Amino acid sequence: PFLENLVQHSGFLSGDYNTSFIDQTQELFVFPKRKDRGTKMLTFIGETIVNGYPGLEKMKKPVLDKPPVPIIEKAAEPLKGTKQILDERGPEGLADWVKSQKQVLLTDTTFRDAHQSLLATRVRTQDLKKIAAPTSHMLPQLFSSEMWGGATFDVSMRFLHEDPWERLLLLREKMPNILLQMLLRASNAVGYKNYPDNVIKEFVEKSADAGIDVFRIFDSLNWLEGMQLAIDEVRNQQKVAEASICYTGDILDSARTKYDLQYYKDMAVSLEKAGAHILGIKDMAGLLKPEAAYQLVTELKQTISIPIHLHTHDTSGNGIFTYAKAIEAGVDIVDVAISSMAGLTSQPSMNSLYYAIKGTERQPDIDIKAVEELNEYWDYTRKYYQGFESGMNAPHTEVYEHEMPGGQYSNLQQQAKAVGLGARWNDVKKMYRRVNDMFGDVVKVTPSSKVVGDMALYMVQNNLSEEDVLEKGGSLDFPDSVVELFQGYLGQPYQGFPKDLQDVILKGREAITNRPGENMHDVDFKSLQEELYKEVDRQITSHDLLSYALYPKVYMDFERFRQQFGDVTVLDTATFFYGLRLGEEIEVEIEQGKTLIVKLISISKPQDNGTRIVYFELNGQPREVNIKDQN
Ligand code: 3PY
Ligand code: ZN
Repeated sequence: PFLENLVQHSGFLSGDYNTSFIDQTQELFVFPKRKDRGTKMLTFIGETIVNGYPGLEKMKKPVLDKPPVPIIEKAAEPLKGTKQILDERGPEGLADWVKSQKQVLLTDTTFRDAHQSLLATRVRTQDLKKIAAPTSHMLPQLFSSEMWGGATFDVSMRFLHEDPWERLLLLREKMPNILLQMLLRASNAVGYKNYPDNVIKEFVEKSADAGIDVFRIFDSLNWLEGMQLAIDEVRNQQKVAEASICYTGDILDSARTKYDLQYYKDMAVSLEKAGAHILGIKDMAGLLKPEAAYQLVTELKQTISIPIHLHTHDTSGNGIFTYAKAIEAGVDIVDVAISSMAGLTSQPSMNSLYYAIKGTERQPDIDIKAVEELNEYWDYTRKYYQGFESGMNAPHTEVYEHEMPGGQYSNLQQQAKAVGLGARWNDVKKMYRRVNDMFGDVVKVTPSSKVVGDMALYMVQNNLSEEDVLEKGGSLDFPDSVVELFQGYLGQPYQGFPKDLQDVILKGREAITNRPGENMHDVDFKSLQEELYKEVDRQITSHDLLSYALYPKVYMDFERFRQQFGDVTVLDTATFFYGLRLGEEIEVEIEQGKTLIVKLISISKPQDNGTRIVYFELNGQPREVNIKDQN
């Protein structure tokens, strides 16, 4: 390695050295650590072959066609888009531009909510990366691409063994013309609990630096006090604060008066006052019916002056109709997904909406042929994730009953399976509604929706009814998340908690009514950095530090995984989920210009110690790894 360093050193190459060059040139003695990336990778593939991918039913690797990537002229710049408008005119200028548009503008959620809602958030960066530049070139008229936040942050580390920040940086580079949008759970950031104020501020700042332009901010109980800090910090960063109302209930149902039209109007006025550049209506479960959308948007347009951005889920099958009515009422922007990633628990289809309003004055200015080409890529790509499909294959009007957010449906279903309630999924859904009523009809969106889900699983598992909970509650150990909700740690629900249930759940524990962040100490990032440095023994970036502050255990597991198996993001998706077939050979580019050729030769029977030997060829040389058979 010394000679290698010497002959590659610029000083040596340029001839600019004398006899003390070697003594004075420290870097010649810095040798790269020997990384046996090949063995690490073979171990990961061997694990997948022997034990399968966690959460996926073990099956033979499917034979799938390669997704067709539309050809673009790589050297050519994509057309300028909304990103340039924001950069040139600032968030207020952007909002004015939005209001001046006749057409309805579109946000494409394919990279975030669509797969969070259809495929348990499992789409890998590699598959986003391939289509990012074509999307930027072929759909430059998008208002934004929602591609980060929500559940993608923890799922990428936890299940995909990817760094979420790398995804953001990479997509930013590939999509320089379109606003990048994220979903921010206000004081819960991209997590499931309240974080100290300085963590929220730091997270917003670093996300903005890394490329996020539009922050859709919501509070899981529609509690404004929980949102102000995030709104202020986004404004500080000169980015777009899209503060959102979460829509629940049914404004047209006279029997459900808790969340009526006036409730939403009041909240919209408060959010505009709080500094929102755009008002988001976040219909996370797809409960906003067409006529309700018409009335809501019409009234809000008369009440506030900032643009309105509507988000829904197509679970009931009524999504396009809802959008058509909202568009008629003057909504400025709507969320859609590329058709093959749309519908059901995902957003309504971009393609369908285009045709539905083609020829009207609000027709979106997009190239539908280009959208169809992008659609083909996603059609093929989705098949690689078939093991994560929820099994829902038709409109599901039951959502009006259970009110479960689209992004939660497939995740809660996985959770139910994991605790052995897969066969009782229908009971879980019914219980979800009963828990909502028991909790006093709460807004259900992450993390409050997770609490309702946890309680539903708990009650089904223990065969408990509402009466049982109230009567025997004193001797029941409720899930932590339920206790914390009733302690006020997620904020305050509209009209408060039902007192009798709160008493039963808290069993004398204290409940707070102020903003949880006010009771928390700021995180000392410096000592956190030292703590993390001791664990990982390498330079810590501000991104590492934030991931660790938000998710200490998930981050450390991710870190250890990388030490053990290396960077698995370079593997193609089929191999990542299913390993290799006997005799199959793949090429893996581990860094630019460096490719490994991996071939599976055979797998031994389990040995006495419970391991199997997996025989490979790596670049033509025989290699083997021992894998413990967990089955
Ligand atoms: C999330 O917070 O992840 C959501 O998608 C809520 O709808
Ligand atoms: Zn959503």
